[in-house]
Amino acid sequence: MTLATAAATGLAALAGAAPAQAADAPLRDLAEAKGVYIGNALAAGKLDGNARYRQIAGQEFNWVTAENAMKWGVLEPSRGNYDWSGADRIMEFAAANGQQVRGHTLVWHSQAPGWLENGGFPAAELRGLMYDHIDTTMGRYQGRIAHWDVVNEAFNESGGFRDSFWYRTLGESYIADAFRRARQADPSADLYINDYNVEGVNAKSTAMYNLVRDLKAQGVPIDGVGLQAHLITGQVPSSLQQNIQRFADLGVDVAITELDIRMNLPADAGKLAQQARDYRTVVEACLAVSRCVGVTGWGISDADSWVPDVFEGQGAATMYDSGYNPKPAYDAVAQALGGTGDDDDDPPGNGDGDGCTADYTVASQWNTGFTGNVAITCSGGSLNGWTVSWDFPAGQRLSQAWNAGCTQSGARVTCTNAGWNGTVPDGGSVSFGFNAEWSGSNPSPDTVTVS
Ligand code: 9MR
Repeated sequence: MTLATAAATGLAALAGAAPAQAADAPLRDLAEAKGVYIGNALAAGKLDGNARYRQIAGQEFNWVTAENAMKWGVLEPSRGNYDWSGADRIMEFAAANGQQVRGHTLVWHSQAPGWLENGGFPAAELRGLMYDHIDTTMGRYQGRIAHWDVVNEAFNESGGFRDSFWYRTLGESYIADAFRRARQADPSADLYINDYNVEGVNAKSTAMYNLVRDLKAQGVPIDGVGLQAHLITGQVPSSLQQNIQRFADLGVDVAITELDIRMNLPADAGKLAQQARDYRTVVEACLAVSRCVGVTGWGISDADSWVPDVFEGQGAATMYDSGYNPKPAYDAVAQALGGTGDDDDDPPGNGDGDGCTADYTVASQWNTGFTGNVAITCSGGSLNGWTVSWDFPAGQRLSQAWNAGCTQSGARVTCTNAGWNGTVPDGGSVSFGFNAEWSGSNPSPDTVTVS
């Protein structure tokens, strides 16, 4: 009788690699080692209600942006009445987790309070209101917000200035005035202009480029350009790196400030793989330009993303699925940042097979046949539905299986769970058995994968 055991963890074997590599450090540690930051947008309300959200936000990211809590309409819904609760909560969380903050955003046409946007203020008064808002908001957090988006979304798609209430009342001078005021209000903050659809070289990004060049020439204090990067799977602009580089060459920093990469729902393995490549492309483009300082995602998980609310039938745009499990995009970002992309350090319960092994044994053997047993054991991981596969090394032929559905194609045997044993909790195990025929010899497979 031959008794043999073969085991391998899921990801390493799936990739055709040798034994599983050590689990990666959190993204924030990988990013720091590469000299960039990795951030995400936080919703103040979710920090207290969702432990997994809070855990990911704190462990994986070293910068945070308030997704909404620092917008004018949230801070000052009625004139003179500020509500700092959400913004303060974000600041407190960042401090508790050793994170830097991107302030978002001071002067924007959207999410402005109605009293401001529709107040019909003459130019001098509107400019004064803008100055007061900059002074009050930057002043409150002086020295504690590393980057501020001073002006947000100032351009239209064809490269003209956006026809906003700011532009209509004040003309383009509101931009330079906002930056000058912001420098006074908090000299320690880096001051950014931020926009979307400016990731590749196009009419809009060129308009932004020309403005930044002119502002620099006039001595207006501007330190950085934010490329929001609300992108579409399979459509990362090919000129992304070139565009980052041309801004950097103006003498400003560049940041990817709101990265998400949406797809048509439902997601499937092919789309998620493409999305992973796209995330990787974006991070690599940033790493390739020394003045690109970091990448911020827009929403922790697909459940937190703004995308499905705005783009019907689209979503799945972030690095975590709506159950807060890391997606292939997460692994791709880890790899781009120098990690292995092996997320063995995922918390228990995420069901992706990391931390689970399959042990193959020959339980009994007779002249032409044998009974095999495969035990799946999870420790530091879990499974919600599983597939175990191996190659018979010496022409063995499967004849029957129990507690799993097994098929053989060539040497390859693939077994999936039965209806009752798909779930393997952290610390748990399940097993299934099979009969097979052999002749000559009956060696056990070198590698048995579980995923
Ligand atoms: O993600 C934000 C969403 O929750 C808000 O409803 C929306 C309101 O305009 O703003 C979203 O964030 C935007 C960001 O502030 C600026 N760039 C575009 C982002 C997505 O719309």
